[in-house]
Amino acid sequence: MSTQGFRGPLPEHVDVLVVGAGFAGLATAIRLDEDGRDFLVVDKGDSVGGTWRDNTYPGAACDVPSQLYSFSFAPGDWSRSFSPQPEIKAYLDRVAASSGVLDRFVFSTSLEHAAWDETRQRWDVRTSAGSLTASVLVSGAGGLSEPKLPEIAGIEDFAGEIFHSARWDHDADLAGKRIAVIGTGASAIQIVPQLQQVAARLDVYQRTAPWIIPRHDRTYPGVERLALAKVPGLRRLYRTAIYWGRETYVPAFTLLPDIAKPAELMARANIRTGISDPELRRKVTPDFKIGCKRILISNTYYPALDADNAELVTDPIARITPTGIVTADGTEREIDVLVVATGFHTTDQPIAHQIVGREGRSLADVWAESGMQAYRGTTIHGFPNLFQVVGPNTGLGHSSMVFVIESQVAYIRDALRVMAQNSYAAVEPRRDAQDEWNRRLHRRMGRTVWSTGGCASWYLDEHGRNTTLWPRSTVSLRLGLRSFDTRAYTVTGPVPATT
Ligand code: N01
Repeated sequence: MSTQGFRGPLPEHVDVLVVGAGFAGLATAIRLDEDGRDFLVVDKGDSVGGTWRDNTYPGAACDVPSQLYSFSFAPGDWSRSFSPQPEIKAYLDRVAASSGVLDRFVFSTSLEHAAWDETRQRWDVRTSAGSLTASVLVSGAGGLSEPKLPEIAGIEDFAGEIFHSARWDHDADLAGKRIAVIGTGASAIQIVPQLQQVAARLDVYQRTAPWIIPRHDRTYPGVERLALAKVPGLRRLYRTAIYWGRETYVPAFTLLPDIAKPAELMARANIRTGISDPELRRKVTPDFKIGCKRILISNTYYPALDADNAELVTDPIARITPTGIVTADGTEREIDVLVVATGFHTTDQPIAHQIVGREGRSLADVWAESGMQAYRGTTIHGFPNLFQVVGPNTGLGHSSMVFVIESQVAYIRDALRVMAQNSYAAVEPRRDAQDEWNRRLHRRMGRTVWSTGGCASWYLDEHGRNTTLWPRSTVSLRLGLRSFDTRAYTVTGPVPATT
């Protein structure tokens, strides 16, 4: 069982270069290996895991049930119904090692630049470990990988400890300190209960109150865990039941937001259970339709806010000083540690600047005009032989991204099979096919709670367009990706040997 990454100099050429070693890159690698393909994976980190390697903040855990948030081909032996981050990271390490693909992973290596060479029909790639060419480029870099820092006056002058939730400073001494957290998203609501227990004082800066429903988490008793491991088909039954249970949420997001009323009632009851102070209850009650932003799950966030050493600050932040945070009403709250849990560059991903297509334009330039878009969330006009796993409009508000990833990897696998069978040097989605696919997607998007729910969220780009989420069932997503549809593509034959 190999546990180390790729050793030695990069080859001059590889058939498929994969960027990113998270769930997406790992699934791609395992399937390419099964098909006997020549491939390498580069990742800036020193191990597999992606977001589950980088997000090590206290309390980090998944909000999708463990049985579903794992590969269909590699069931995990989970200790509880919602896995904590260390368990997911260990699972990914184990899957990578046991699948025998680790020696194709080039760790601590960043993609710096990739440009399509139209003459030779291949990608010219520069990485921090050297240059190579690749026939096909697969990006599994993900939208939740690049931390987004808040643009607040004076933040660079703060003299205490400051770090982003996804770059947790484990050397920082937090016990007995005055700590502030900016943000109340999925990361913050997991961090806050942990910090509240150790801080002398905890200030939580809320710009928008999220909807939070109870977290129905439990440890699997030993006998259940044993049964899951030993009884044939039991794990699959759990997984299938959870999958279809989650699919029943789809209409609440995508058709008639009012049928989400039971979820809202549950969230309101969660506030009443967790918070005794009426004024605090008012402050944490959202003013938009449930589902418009990601629905969060927690049993501990509200009680933490209600504790004597915690304060929820809803006055807007005016500026940060070397010693604290000043709000619009002029109050300065002094702090020792500042945690920014302010999300990620999701609709303006840095990797888009590094990939340059057939017409000499970067993905970032193209998307600056059109918004992030792709064909079936996976391939992009103007960028031959580029596949994006977790591409535009493939995110989910209700289910597991691992399901999406496996669906896209199946499509890529089939594309490579079709290319090899027909000796195609390049495939590129036709402009009209991509436009039509996006026109239909956005027509549907207009009827979803993400468009009509009255909130701003990271799902939307700077023009208010939802370029991140999938507005239908995951069944329809999978069906659309079940085989490579050559008719939607321009294909190029083999490159003559003389070039
Ligand atoms: O980031 P977010 P996240 N001043 O963007 C606030 C996944 N995830 O890291 O709502 C003040 O959701 C911002 O306020 P507002 C999951 O998909 C999963 O928490 O924009 N505040 C918001 O409250 C999730 O959705 C898990 O008004 C500012 C917060 O910062 C995604 O990652 C765990 C601000 C950012 O929230 C991102 O979650 C963690 C400013 N200038 C993450 N700028 C699980 O599976 C931003 N904010 C459990």
